[in-house]
Amino acid sequence: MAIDQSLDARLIVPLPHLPPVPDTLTSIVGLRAACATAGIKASGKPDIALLVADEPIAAAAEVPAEKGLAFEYFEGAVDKLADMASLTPVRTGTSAKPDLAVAGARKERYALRFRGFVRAPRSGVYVFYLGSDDGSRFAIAGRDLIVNDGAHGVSEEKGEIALAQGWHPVEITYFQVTGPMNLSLAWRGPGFPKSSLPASVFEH
Ligand SMILES: [Ca+2]
Repeated sequence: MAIDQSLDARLIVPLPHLPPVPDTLTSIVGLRAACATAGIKASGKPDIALLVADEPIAAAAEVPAEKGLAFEYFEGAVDKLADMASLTPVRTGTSAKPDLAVAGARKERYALRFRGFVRAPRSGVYVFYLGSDDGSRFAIAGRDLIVNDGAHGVSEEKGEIALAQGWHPVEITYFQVTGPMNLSLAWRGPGFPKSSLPASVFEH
């Protein structure tokens, strides 16, 4: 079969010499390849990923009932995610989506944790993108998919996971040290390009 999807969605790459794999592509494995022409060395990072069949993570059996995500708001000096372990929430509430606005007027030395479920509209491979200033982490289905730890300016990291259609538990953790602050969560998945997660896919 042909491999017809790349991580950046630009390449269409027939690879006729690969061993046969099932037609249902639901997961990404670690194989990456680079292209080179005879006599010309490939430059830059390889950017082709092979998708092969894997069992997507089953959806949660318990269906959430409330719109949005539950959040906890912390105040204190946090330079890395582990520092949050010593803090207790100053305030809790519900947010339509991950949003720094729940911190209110405070502009530095605070942290947030959002918890709830995200709904995968179809079974397949999802790529999540987490951008933050300063540190952040995105966990889904009980695993840390993206860890963007430490004090830093805006930087975006991504992670890939195969999900079954339905609700999956998520946790987004964030902290702001000083200066500029930012938090963004996006995804792309079966049949749709990179985009922000709408509030309609969150419940808790
Ligand atoms: Ca900052």
